[in-house]
Amino acid sequence: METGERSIFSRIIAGEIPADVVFDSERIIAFRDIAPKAPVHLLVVPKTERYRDVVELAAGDPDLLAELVATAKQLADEHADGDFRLVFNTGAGAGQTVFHVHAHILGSPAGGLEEG
Ligand code: D5M
Repeated sequence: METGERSIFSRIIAGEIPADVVFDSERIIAFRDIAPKAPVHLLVVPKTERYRDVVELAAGDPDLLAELVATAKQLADEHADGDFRLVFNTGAGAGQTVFHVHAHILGSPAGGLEEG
């Protein structure tokens, strides 16, 4: 992020605005997407503001990217049937609207039941 520019996700991480948080660790937070595109739609977000997108994250901190992917799998096992799409919109032309790197987990709940 640019200095002084804070994303909506930074404000969620800081506890300034509410979110439906499903995972919270030292370096990563995950919460439900406000406009779900699948029965299970979670966002997995590194807490650092340093990286705008996955390309920057992969170059700057590959260990954190690997941690994010492992967290996504854990969450897919907990909230979905273990299979999932992991989507990183990268650039405005691809639909990225929040320039604080994040992964979308898109999946179906175990047993095909709608989540409450
Ligand atoms: O995805 C950005 C995503 O962030 C988009 O699916 C909506 C979601 N979003 C935006 N504001 C919120 C809040 N406040 N809570 C939860 N989810 C939110 P992108 O890949 O940048 O298009």
